Amino acid sequence: MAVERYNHREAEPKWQAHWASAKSFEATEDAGRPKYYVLEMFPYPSGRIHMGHVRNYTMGDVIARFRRACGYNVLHPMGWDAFGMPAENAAIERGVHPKGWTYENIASMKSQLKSMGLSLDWSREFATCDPSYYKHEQAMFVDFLGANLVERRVSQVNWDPVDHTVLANEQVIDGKGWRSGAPVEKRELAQWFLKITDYAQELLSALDTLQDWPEKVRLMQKNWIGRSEGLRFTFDLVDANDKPVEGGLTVYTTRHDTLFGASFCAVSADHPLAKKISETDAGLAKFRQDVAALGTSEENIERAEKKGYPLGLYALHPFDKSKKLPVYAANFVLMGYGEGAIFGCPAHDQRDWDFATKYNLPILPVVGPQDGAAVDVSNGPYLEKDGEEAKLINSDFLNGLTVEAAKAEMAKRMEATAHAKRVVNFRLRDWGVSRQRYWGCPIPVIHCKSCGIVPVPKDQLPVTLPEDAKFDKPGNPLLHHPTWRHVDCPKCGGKAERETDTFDTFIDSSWYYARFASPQADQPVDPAAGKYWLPVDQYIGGVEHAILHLLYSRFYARAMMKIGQPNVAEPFANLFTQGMVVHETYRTEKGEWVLPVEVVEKDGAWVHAKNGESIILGGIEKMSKSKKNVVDPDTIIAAYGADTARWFMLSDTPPERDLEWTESGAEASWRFTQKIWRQVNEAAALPKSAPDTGADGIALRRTTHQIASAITGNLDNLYFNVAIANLYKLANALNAGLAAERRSPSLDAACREAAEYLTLLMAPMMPHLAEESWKALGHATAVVDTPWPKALPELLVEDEVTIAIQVNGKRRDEIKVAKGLDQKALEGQVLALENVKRAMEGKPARKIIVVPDRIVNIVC
Ligand code: ANZ
Ligand code: ZN
Repeated sequence: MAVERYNHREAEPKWQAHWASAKSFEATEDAGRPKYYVLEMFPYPSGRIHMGHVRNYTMGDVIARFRRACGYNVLHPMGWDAFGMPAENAAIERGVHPKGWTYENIASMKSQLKSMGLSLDWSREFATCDPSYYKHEQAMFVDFLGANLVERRVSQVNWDPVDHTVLANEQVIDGKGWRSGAPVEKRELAQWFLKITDYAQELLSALDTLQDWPEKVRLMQKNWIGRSEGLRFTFDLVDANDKPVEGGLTVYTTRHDTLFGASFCAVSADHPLAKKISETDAGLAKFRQDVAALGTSEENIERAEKKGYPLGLYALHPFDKSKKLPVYAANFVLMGYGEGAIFGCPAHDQRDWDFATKYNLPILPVVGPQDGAAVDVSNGPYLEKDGEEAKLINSDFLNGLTVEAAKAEMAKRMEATAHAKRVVNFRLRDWGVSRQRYWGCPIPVIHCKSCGIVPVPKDQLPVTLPEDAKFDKPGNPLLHHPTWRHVDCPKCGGKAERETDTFDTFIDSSWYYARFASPQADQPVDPAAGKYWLPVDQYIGGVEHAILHLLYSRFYARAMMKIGQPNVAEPFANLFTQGMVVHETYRTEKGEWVLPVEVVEKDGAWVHAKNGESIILGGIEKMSKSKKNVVDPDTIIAAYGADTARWFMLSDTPPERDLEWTESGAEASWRFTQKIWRQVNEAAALPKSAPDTGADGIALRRTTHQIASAITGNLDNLYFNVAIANLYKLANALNAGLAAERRSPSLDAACREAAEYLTLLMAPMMPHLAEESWKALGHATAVVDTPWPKALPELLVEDEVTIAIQVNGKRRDEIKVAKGLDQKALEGQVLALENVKRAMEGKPARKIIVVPDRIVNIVC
């Protein structure tokens, strides 16, 4: 029978419309069913989806559809991380309004996502720029203020003196503003901070409970939190004339064992001592400016050459007052960490070694290998390796001790002097959330000359953005707006001013998952809905969010609980970080990048489709606009259909690895959809009979059920590529069954069963083709309303064995049984055989000897 080709252009929109009108994916709380909340990290509405989105959302969708079929009440929502700089940049560069730009992008990306056939509950959709969302964000901030979770504090920002704007670290390139090119200055600005450091230990300890998170993500969070145990102590300080300087110099160290190797001290350029001295020392003032130009990025600071400026002060060594350590301001000491001051031990620290080499300071080794071999520090510091039991040298009372023992001894002696204290430090900083931008959530406070900071009363929320803002000059449009910020003080009624800063967009994305539980609630999270849906059972996204987004969300969940909002401390029970989508890059001989669609093969060589110019392969890299190695999801979906794109996204490559998109691979996936369609139709045309265990069909039935069982396990573990390999196997087995020349009701029934199982098992990956196939197989209900197929246990046994049966040593019969069948069951079956009964002549069995899976010998 000739079957028409499967037409995705017709089938896909049809089923998408069906699911939408049947509200197939709209979730409601149902205490009678277990819930499963699947969430992919929501997109920024940049305008178009890219293949990375396709991969991410396909994985989430497979999980959602699979869990749904397994009987879970699945929540699978989608929304938009809609505030942020690109919208504002578009406004500055192209004169469009950020709001219009954003919502237009949302509309077009939404229709793209819809064309993918995702099982999303669109009734819960929201954008973080919707006032109905950020209203609750503002209300929670007001509660945070009351719960002592917020602090207003002066801190340093990167300031672009030409654009009059604050720059994020990424916008500082080689010390210059990314747009203006002007040398960046550091400025002090009063800003809002969320007190995440109050939770540093808790956020660290609770990582241990997240056993289903990737180990590498937990490690990255651990390092980011950066707990260190050390010693804080104060050096006596003197000036060039040996006159004591009041207050001394307090430093933080984790290596107090190396104190006898100290050869200098250093403070941050922003340390009060450096600031004070720079008032009368022009050279130091200049030095401080140079350091400021480095910006606030720790990465830049780490990379920069180590430089210092002597302060003309000396720290006295606590155990050898004749040793005077010169004190510098240095560019590698950060003000925000420890005490903003250190002692340097050049023999055992790279930065200190670089510094000492540059300024000709002594480099005295004080730690060496256990065997006492000489320590050479002429080419670099001596750093003990992991697990090495190094010991102290040149260190008076510490000599011969291990590093750990020396630390303990030093801490004990120092603590006795009252100048020192053992302390725990965290690298984690409080979260600065103020941004001097328009397109963000307004911070709901009012500054009043007489009342100070006044939170906007909740019944006046949301504080919305003025729509008539102008983007024609640099700086914050909210500050330039003629009227917006001028308000009456809610407390005294006098003239006051709104805060013109908006929130860091990381706040918006720190609680959106909770809002999805009850997106229309008139409070941030409805208690019943929150209790039912939270936490997210499976969260999926890029590893680039492994640190900040996930840490902020974990903190936010705790902060919300502190103000009485429904939430759970750990919002994401399982986390999966998927790999990137990569593609070959193409270039002309002149070095210009060329789009993959413009490249064709001609006589075994690659050439430009338009002008025949020869093309050079540039290597496989992450898809990016700059290298033009992108393929457009719309083009792929139009050409091959969403199912093909989804299928190829999951085939071959394990989901955590980078996936190479190739045209030939997409093509092969498309051919597979056609193959399935033919097979299903052939199976549908076979005469109908109930599946049985008849010999002809049994092998295929076994394969079908074994594969069903395997795929269930694969999807449980997110082994998508393995599930797909198993689906290929099932399709091949079905193919063989359909092609067999000798037909029988038993084989026909097995073929039909295989086709039905194949259809249901592939449905999470290829939902449209599955619906169409299910219909072709004669079913009136949709696949989305059909439970996951069960693997029958009796068909899962690996193999059968033929066992020879002897009576009194003479072969009388044989029997086919499942391999490894237990002895009692086997004996029962054997004694019931006619041939055996006859040979035993009614005598009882005196002894039954079983050689497992081979022979049974009955002695009677
Ligand atoms: C002396 C020393 C000797 C150090 C040695 C290291 C090696 P963690 O583990 O990250 O806490 N340090 C302290 N405060 C600093 C600041 N504000 N800016 C830059 N560096 C600072 O690191 C603690 C170590 O980093 C401290 O131990 C201190 O240098 C430095 F062989 O003290 B150490
Ligand atoms: Zn007031």
